[in-house]
Parts: sequence; structure tokens; C-alpha cells
Amino acid sequence: MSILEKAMAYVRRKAEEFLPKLRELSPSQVVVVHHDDADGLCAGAVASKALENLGLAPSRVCLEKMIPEAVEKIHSMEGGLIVYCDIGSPHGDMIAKLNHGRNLVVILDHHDPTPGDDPLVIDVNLEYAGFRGEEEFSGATCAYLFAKALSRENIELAPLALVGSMEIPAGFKGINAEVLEEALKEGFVESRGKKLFIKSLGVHVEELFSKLQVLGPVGYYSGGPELGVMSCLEGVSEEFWRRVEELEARRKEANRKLLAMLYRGRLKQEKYIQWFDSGDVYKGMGTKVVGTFCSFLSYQRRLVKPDKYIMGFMEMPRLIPGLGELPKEYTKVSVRVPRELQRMVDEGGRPTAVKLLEEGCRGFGLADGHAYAASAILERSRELELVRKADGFVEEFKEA
Ligand SMILES: [Mn+2]
Repeated sequence: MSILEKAMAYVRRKAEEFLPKLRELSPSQVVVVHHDDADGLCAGAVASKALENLGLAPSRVCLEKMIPEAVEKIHSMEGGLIVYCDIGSPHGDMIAKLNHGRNLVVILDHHDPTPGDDPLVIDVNLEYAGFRGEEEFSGATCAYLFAKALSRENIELAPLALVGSMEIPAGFKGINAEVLEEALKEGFVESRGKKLFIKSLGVHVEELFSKLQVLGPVGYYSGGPELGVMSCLEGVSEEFWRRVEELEARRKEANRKLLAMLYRGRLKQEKYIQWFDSGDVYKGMGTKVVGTFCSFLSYQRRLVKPDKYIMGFMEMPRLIPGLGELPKEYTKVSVRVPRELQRMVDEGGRPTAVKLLEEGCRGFGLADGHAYAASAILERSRELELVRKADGFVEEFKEA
């Protein structure tokens, strides 16, 4: 059995679990909840199309992060169908808890899953079948396989699995390698030089990926995700290129402005942390931009200390597009670990970025991430408290 056949056998079982429940429920409301990056937009497009092909009419909500208040709002309906794309698996327990048996839920994701205990929550994540979500499949691939299990006609969505999978640094491996083979064999994509051309959309896989990476996150509060999903389904228009260019220019200008502010003394120094508040520099843009800026900053050796954590804050608008207002005001914080500090983290002398944030905002925020990069959403105006707690935690960690 090929890798793809093995993966399909697992996903088919999940589809067979889903379809009778769907028939029994016949949901009045169907919501696709998807992440804001290229993989999330592609996965959201695939799931939307697959649901439409089942005769359903999904609406969409794009989430930058699994904010509990937002998830609670989504699950407050009853007797509906909610499909998570490229987001959700790590919080399977929270989803189950907040869903409370009210709606049928499908999760199409590739991040490390945490199981919940609601039988109406079906997590299709292939990590549960022994595949590796960091290397072998993306959120869009998971959505594609599920779509194909629902109906063979969805095979034409294969190129979107490839676009989403471009986020995986290892290239097309495992399941993804075989999806690529399938897309080439079916004639949906064509090898042109070193690139892959998607015939139905009139754009290269690589190009669509890099533009969606701007459109979704930077354009989060200005209709970017919806334009991205529509472009995945109907092809790229003049407006698509224009919007991407405009967003890129706006972000570039904002980054330039913020960098100048930091050189003028806005980068504050604690014992182990150097941090800044981006003020209203990124107003109107999605909160991912502050994380991208922190990554860029970690290479600015003239400005940053190589042995201190970099921490950047950005206010989050209260309104979640397509969902409504959150009950409280929040701030997004991003952390990056510069090269020299990375070595100290590896040797166990300093906490990881995600640990730093977990400890820093315990009780008033939710962190996630990895060793060198992490982010959190915290209650507004508790930023300073987080900085102090995190700095104190490093001191304790070091001595322990
Ligand atoms: Mn992804």
C-alpha cells in the first residue's frame, strides 16, 4: 500500500464516521473556521468547496489564533456543523469543552493534537494515524484528503493542498510527495522550469503561496482572508495582485517607522528581555505582523542584544471579522530568541520562548509556540506585568 493509500484509508474511516452524523443532524448552520496564513486559506477553500459539493452553504470565520472567547462564540449555536481548518487540533480539549455536545465538529489540521472527549468532535489530523504534521502533510493536505474521501470529484482541489504545503520547510515529503504526483498525473498542475503551474487558477503554486502569506495575515482586518479563499477557488484577479502589493507596501512602511522608533530609544531593556510596544504603527493589520517584525529584529545586531529575548506588543482590535466583538480587549505579544540566546536555550540554561510566555502571562493570557518563537494573547494593560513576571522567571530558571 502506498503512503497516500494508507493515509486515505484512515481519512475514509473519519469520513464514514462523519457522514451518518451529518445526515442525522442536517445542520441549519455551517461554519468553516480557518487559520489566516496561506495554508489556512487553502484548507478553508478546500473545506468550503467540499461542503458546497455536499449541498451545504458554509459561511467562513478566519481566526489568527484560538482565542477562547471567539471559540465560545462560534460554539454558542446549536445543531450546526463547524469545520476547523489548519487550526484547532492543539485545542481539541477546549473545543470539546466549549462545544458541549451542541454541534457536529470536524477538525482538519496538522498541528500536534490534544484529544477532547466529545463524540461529536471528529479530529481528522493524520498525526493520529502516525504521520508527521511538521513534514508530511499540511492543513490543506488534511482538508484535501478529507474532501476526496467525501467525493471523488474533489480531486481537482489537489493543487490547493500543494500551495498550503509550501509552508513546510522539508519540501514535498511523504503524503505531500504523493499528492504532488497525483496532481501532475491528473494534469491539474504542470512543471514549468523549477515551478509548478496551476492550470485552473492561472498562477504558480509558489507565487500563490507567497502572496496568500501576505493577503491573509497583513490583510486580516481588511477582507484579505476572504479574497484569498475566493482566489483559491476562482483564480487570481487584478484585484488580488493590487491588494497584495498595497498590503506589502503598507507593512514595509510600518516596519521602517517602527525600526526608526526603536533606534530612538523605544526598545526597553530588562535584565533578560528587550521589549517594545508597537503603538498604532500596525493599525488595521493582522497581529502576525509584529511576530514577523520581531524575527527581522533578531538579525539587527546594531540594535538588539544577542543574549536577550526580544518581545513585541501590539494591540488587538476588539472586532473579529465575520464573528463580532470580543467581550474584553486584548494585546498580542510575540517573542523571538536571537541566535546567541538560542544556544543557551538548547543547553538548558534559559527557558524556551513558549515557556517564558506561559509563565509570564499565567492567569491572564494564553501562550503557544516553540523554543525560539512564541506568541500569546493577554488581557489589555497587563503588558508590563507580563514583562516583569517573565524577566523574574528567567532569573529563577537560571538559578534552579
Ligand atoms: Mn499549517
